[in-house]
Amino acid sequence: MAFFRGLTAVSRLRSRMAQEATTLGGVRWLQMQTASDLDLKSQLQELIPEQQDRLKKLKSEHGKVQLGNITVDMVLGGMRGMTGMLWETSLLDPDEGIRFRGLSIPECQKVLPTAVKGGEPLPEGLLWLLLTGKVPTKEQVDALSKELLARSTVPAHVYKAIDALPVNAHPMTQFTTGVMALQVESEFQKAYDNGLPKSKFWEPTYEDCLNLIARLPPVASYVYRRIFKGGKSIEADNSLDYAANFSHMLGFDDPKMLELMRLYVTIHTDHEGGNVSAHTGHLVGSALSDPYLSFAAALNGLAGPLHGLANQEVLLWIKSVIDETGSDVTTDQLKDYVWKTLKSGKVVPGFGHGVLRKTDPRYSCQREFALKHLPEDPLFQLVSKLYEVVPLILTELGKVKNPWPNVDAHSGVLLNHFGLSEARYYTVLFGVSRSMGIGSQLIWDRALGLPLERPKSVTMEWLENYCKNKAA
Ligand code: NMX
Ligand code: MLT
Repeated sequence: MAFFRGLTAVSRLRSRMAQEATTLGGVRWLQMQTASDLDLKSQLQELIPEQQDRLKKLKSEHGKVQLGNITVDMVLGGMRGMTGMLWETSLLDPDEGIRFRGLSIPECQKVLPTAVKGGEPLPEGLLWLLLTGKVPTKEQVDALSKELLARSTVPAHVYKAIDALPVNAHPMTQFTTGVMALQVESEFQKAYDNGLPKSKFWEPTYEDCLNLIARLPPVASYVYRRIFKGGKSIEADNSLDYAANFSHMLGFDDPKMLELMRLYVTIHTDHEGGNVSAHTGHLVGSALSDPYLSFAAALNGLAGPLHGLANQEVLLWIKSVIDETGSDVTTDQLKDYVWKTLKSGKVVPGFGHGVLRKTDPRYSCQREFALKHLPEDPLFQLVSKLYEVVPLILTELGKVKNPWPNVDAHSGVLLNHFGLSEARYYTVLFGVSRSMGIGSQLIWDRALGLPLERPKSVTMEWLENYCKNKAA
């Protein structure tokens, strides 16, 4: 780390961000940085006071402005449509999908640095963007790759903690156990115990988040190799970027799989703040629980079948279709199978969303990847057929607000194509990526001094009385 801290002073002197706000596709767009600003933490040091002032102004000038009316339906309906938290790193539009700091996925694919000419974005670039709101240069991304690598050593007790679990424990249980074991090294917890003032909370949070993000690929690949490959681990390759190295440690070195992993990690990072994992991470973090504790809590939410576990469910469901009908499944057979799933009281995994009302752009970019790299893959063709069949049926069902596919409908068949066929593992990959979004926002939560999250709850009796009094 000394190397990067040394760079801070130099880059501070040399750096002057290009302050121009430009527009791209009608969106107010971002600042680019000069190649000399290689240290991410020094960028944040410069940005934080500006953003603190901005928040203060927002509060003092507009604190009493109403954002909408809360209805009884919203209280009873999982707070859907209720604006209730600040989340700086990304924003979700129901029709258009996610924008990371104002940039859509296709825009990110255009402007973020890549490992391969014309290839997929490097997730380190997205991490930089999430944290700073600025598109990094390739040099900055390379420096961040090196920084993450330098932080990636996992203490031996973490592997022992995982080894204490039965090998058939769910991969998410093993992964989260690893994250909890990493918590022993929390710099935030130590600094807090030593009386660090609130104005400096973001600094050890930054250290924890970067360490956590850096250490997740070795922990996650250890879990994979332990469960599915007889415990034979693979050493990191220090010449590779974050996602490629992760793929390598899992045991997959096909250059197309490395590209897939770069795309996969990039698109799963963040989906604004209200989704179960992000919201949980933010909520737990608001108690000043350190980033490891917050992220482990988030992972436990991600492990639910209506959230991140849906990627496992999709591949298992697709394989169950083939088991029942054979690989040459006809459209009618597919329709029957979807109806059978629905009539048995189950959801069709990979379809629907709490906010989105159109096809998830994360689905669309994975489809683009498949069309480019594996158009003949039979499971990809089945996924394409499902796109024609499922939305019509879900619409016919009458109650589903969004019949279109989400991110999880597509990811499994891509991984499966390159040999990562163990569906039970898929949510761990989602978790590794999500650390970048949740971690980035946690740093900003501490930098902006956001308070303990504590919404008001009420009983049914309270609601009944309230409505009676209103009607009177
Ligand atoms: N299959 C069957 N029924 C569905 C589906 C689906 N794919 N999606 C929604 N419904 C039902 C839902 O269960 C509810 O039924 P009921 O009133 O009987 O409880 C009704 O339609 C209305 O739900 P919505 O308001 O459309 O959706 P909601 O916001 O409550 O839930 C999901 C969103 C994502 C939980 C829901 O669409 C779902 O269960 N999808 C399948 C699981 C999935 O793919 N999850 C992954 C989401 C993305 N991620 O990675 O987290
Ligand atoms: C996510 O990526 O978190 C999911 O799409 C769920 C959500 O946004 O609610």
